[in-house]
Amino acid sequence: MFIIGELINGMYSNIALALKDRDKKIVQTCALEQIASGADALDLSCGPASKNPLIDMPWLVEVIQEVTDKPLCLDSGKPKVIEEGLKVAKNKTIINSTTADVEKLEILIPLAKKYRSKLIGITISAKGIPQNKDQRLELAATILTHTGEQGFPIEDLYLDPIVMPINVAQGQIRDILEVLLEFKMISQPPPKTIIGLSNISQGAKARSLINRTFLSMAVASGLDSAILNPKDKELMDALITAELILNKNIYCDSYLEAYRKK
Ligand code: THG
Repeated sequence: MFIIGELINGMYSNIALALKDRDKKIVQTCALEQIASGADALDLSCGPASKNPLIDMPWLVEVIQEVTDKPLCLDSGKPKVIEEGLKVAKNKTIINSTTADVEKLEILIPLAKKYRSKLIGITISAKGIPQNKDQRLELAATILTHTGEQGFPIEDLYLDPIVMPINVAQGQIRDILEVLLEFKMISQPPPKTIIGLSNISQGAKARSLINRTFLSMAVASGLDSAILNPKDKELMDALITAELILNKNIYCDSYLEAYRKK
């Protein structure tokens, strides 16, 4: 599982404050703690409170690459914000994200090619978030058609079915688990899959328990990558155990210690 740490997000008050005060230390500590907990990459989002994401995003990139060379996942709905991050990035990058709208695909696929970035395609369009499996598959097919036409390498594409909070869309969670498997069947070679895990438990109690139970199920549906909180130790242990049960890790009595990344 390719783990992308979610904690550098202006949605969190410490990061919002760090952006406002240009406090490098808070951001760098948050980066290093997530990596020490097992993150393979870091999601960077200025969040809704940022008044100047065009300046905040490249600042985040520069500050973080002073302390790590892990890949950076540039998270914004605005292609210009992502591009400002790409311009200064020395580390590998992941564009997070393009929707299935043609206008977005025509900007972000060429940008990903230009900067040799991976690309996350989310199954959302101007019509909103899909309400069923068929709509999710249709949007995934649109993204695959456009990346194919533009010669974007499919192994660098991650499809995201968009996880909804369980307290607002309980009936859709099972669909999401099923489309994770079905995305793999739409094309050969198959695209990779990704989810924003914590979405599922927003506004719910027992967040960590819901997150780790869902992650275990998504791993069984072939999930390749997740944006999650790597500092949640029980979540990380559940992930290692799910991969053990699927025969991706070799069993020994001390398997948790053996597979915990340092
Ligand atoms: N897909 C893709 N990218 C994404 C998401 C996705 N990026 C953003 C998000 N979803 C993933 N990241 C988070 C980060 C934090 C939370 C959820 C998802 C979260 N935050 C607390 C909350 O809202 O309750 C904030 C608590 C606080 O303020 O301290 O849950 O799906 N491609």
